[in-house]
Amino acid sequence: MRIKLRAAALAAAMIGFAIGAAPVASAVNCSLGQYCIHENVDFGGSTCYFTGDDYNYTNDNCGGLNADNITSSYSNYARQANFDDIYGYRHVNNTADTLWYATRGTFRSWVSPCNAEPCNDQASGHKWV
Ligand SMILES: [Ca+2]
Ligand SMILES: [Ca+2]
Repeated sequence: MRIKLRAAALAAAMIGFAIGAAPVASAVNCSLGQYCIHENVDFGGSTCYFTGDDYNYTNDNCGGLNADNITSSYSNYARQANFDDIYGYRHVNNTADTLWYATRGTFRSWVSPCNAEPCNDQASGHKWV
């Protein structure tokens, strides 16, 4: 009986955690397994959804808006995996200038401060690491 009660308490705690954690993710326009860049602060405006590397945002369409140089907030909603962190880059096809390193579960409602200012409306690519 004691063991069953503990199991029930553990299950309740886990459910509580899941419910408690859900609003964070559901508050942003991004799905599990994706890295998302958002046009506006607080995950607003047009959003681009990525599951793989992309070194050139100039050929990506985010709800009618070109993805290049629009990022004001971002979400790394990756599943746990070997490559679930993100390097965000300032330039197209160029990994020399890293704007940010975003570990899995990073939801930044505003990109600044970053690795090197300015960071708003600068991102042009990213890589999973
Ligand atoms: Ca923007
Ligand atoms: Ca750029």
